[in-house]
Amino acid sequence: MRRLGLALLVACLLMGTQSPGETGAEAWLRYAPLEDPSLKAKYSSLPGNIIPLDDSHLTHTALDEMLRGMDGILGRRLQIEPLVSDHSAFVLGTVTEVQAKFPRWQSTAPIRAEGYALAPVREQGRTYWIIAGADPHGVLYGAFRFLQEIAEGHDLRSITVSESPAAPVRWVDQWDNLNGTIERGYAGRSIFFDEGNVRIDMSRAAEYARLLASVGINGCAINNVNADLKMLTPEMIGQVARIAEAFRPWGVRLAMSVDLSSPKVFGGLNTFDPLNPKVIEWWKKAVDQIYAQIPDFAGFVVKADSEGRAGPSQYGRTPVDAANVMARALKPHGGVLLYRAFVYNHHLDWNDPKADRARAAYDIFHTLDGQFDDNVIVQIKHGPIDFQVREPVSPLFAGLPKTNETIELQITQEYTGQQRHLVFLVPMWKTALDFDLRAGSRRTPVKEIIEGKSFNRPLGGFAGVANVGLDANWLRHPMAMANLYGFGRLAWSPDTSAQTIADDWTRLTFGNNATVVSTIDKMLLSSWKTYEDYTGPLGLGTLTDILHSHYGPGIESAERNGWGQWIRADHDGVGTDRTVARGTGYIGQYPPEVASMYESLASCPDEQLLFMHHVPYSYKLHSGKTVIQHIYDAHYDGAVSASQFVSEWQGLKGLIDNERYEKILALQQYQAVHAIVWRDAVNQWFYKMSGIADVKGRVGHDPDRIEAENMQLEGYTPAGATPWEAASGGNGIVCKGQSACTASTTFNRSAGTYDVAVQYFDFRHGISTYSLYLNGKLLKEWRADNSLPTDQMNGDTSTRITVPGVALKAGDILKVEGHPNNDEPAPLDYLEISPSAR
Ligand code: GCW
Repeated sequence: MRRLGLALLVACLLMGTQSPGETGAEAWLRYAPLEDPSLKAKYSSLPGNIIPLDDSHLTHTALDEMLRGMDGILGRRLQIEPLVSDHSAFVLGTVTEVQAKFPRWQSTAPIRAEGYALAPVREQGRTYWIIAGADPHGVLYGAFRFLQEIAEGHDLRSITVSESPAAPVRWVDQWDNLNGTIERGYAGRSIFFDEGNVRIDMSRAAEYARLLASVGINGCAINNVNADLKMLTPEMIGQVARIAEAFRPWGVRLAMSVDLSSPKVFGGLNTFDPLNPKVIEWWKKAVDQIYAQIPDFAGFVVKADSEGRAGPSQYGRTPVDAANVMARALKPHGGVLLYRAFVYNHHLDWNDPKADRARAAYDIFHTLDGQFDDNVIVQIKHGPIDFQVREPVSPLFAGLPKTNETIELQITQEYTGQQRHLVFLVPMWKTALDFDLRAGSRRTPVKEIIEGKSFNRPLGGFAGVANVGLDANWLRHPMAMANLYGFGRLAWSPDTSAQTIADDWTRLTFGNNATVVSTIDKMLLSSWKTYEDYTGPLGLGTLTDILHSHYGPGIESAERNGWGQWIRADHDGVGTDRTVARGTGYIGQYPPEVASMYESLASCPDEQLLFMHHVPYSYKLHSGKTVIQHIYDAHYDGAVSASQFVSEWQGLKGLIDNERYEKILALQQYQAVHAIVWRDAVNQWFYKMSGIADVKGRVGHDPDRIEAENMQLEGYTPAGATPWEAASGGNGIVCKGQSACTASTTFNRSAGTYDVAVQYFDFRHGISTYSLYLNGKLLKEWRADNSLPTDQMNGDTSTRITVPGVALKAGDILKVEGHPNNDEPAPLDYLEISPSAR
């Protein structure tokens, strides 16, 4: 017994201070105890009492949060006092209430709706810590802010803050379906719906609202923009009211996506023509019914005439006709209507050099400017295509000066690695928000347009497609939560720097250890560039399989179809000519200063070059490299940086809890491997297309590689990957109709220590098992049990396992044995045997 105790003690000491595990469910609201005694000491003079000055729900929530946070971070149980008395205390209330008690106090700057002020007020030797909101929302946001300051160990002596949100609309959208699945969701099933109904258990919905409120988000559209027609049935509205109840204590208003054909498809009318009086009446009634059950209902989101959704065009009507009818139904109740500008024809003619999906939103909407009602907001994706790894900003932002606008950003990483790859999107969003469109030849950055500042609009803001799911940690990759957090921070204040956001998130999520903070900050801030490098640089777009998974490489999937995500690559050159002079004319949709910057090859930035122009592969970039060499180099560099994330992360062992450490390590190891898959697929493809060799001799030359199809095969047969570039040399091998197959090779290089990597394909379904033998002795066994998106040998499923430090000499035999399972034929691509670094 004693021995066991001692062993445990030693084990604990070896493990340092690391705690055993956190699931990530608490996200950035962990309220972990401050460990550093000097930080803790800073707060010893904070009061032990708290006075809520009003009785609103939101101030109650703020009070509870203060109790919870102060207890968690400082181990201090605050006492609630009903009245201002002669103790120092925290004071929670609206500005008016606070001023009534402390007439000498004034916020340093005026605060607008939902804003707050924090300040210590000294009176007769006592300190009152004021947390004052412009309204109860502001009180809650102020309490969260105060707790954030303490959790990060900031000095409070000089803290005098007054903050107001940049814009009134700060929403997340969820693309949840009533059956419980989530379109483009990567972290489990819906927290709201299950099997056609609203879930009984609303605890995750309430926790989600708390996370959202903590970063100032005040609305959530709960269902897919490809909306289920059942959404507006009285039965469903009754159920949805329970979600609104779970949100309410956090000041998050519920919104819904609706389908324009509802009046006809289930409303019993023979039309959904928005201008038909019966349809107008139908919307009015539907909206009144919603408000009867959800009095703080925020409004509707509409996707129409897009990707097969019904829309006003069916009756020769415009988006204005449809939007205004619904907006007028919402108006008396204070609701708003967000009409998405993501309207385009997905049956474009690839052979028409003038056809251009990027033009669609501007072409359709800008002529309608000035006709939308004042509670309509046009919701514009930040780029003109669809959330690619890099896009220019949509010219439509400058094209609607008399219309309210929200920017739609995508938190869920549909085209950016689906929360298996670390991609911190805040720097990308900031690039869009800070972009100065020069409308009217004056300063009009996108952020100021959507805030309503540039054109003096009353409404506007931010919508982020979040798609959290039931997984304990909300988004699958623990680091992806930095995007949800960052979205909220930018929606509150788009001027906040990416560095500040990364830093705050890291401290709140992983603690204040300096090594942890600097390592994670650096990773976050370099991750977008890394992902862009190994996927689609120079404005090519992500280069993924755009027809299905939107995940792994699938370069040609973009070409020769109606979807219009073309890269227009041929043997001579690559890129879409969007110039006014020769191309689709898209560039002419920008205000003149920006248009002339993009139109001229001399001034078009390299990172957007192939979005704007078609050039030969030998074209020289501003950097001095040719386009083709840039493509090759970026892919090698990107794969190297992805592998560095692994070693950098390993430096944090023991400094954060094991559970999150291991989870992130596994994801980063996977990402490093998938970056190689991306690198090789894109480089092989462009090499074949251009016929131009890599000046550094890497592409197509992998001396350490032994292609599976060239090994000695028993049972295995060669098979091509689809697309071909997803496999090394285009082919792999599969084990079909057998219970086990083998592939062997004789090592014929000099004796030494090597890392042996086995590249294989791991389908969504089926768990094949593999064994690697050296001279008949088992080196490694593994199961292909990842749930990657597809069931084919392609860029989604290619992955690898590495056995490091294997002593090999000439004549040794390496053999892989594969056991297929459930239509997964234990597929293999190659072995790579490289000298061990250590
Ligand atoms: O990015 C595309 C997605 C669709 C999505 C659509 C949209 C909800 O691939 O899944 O549909 O955009 O934004 O409407």
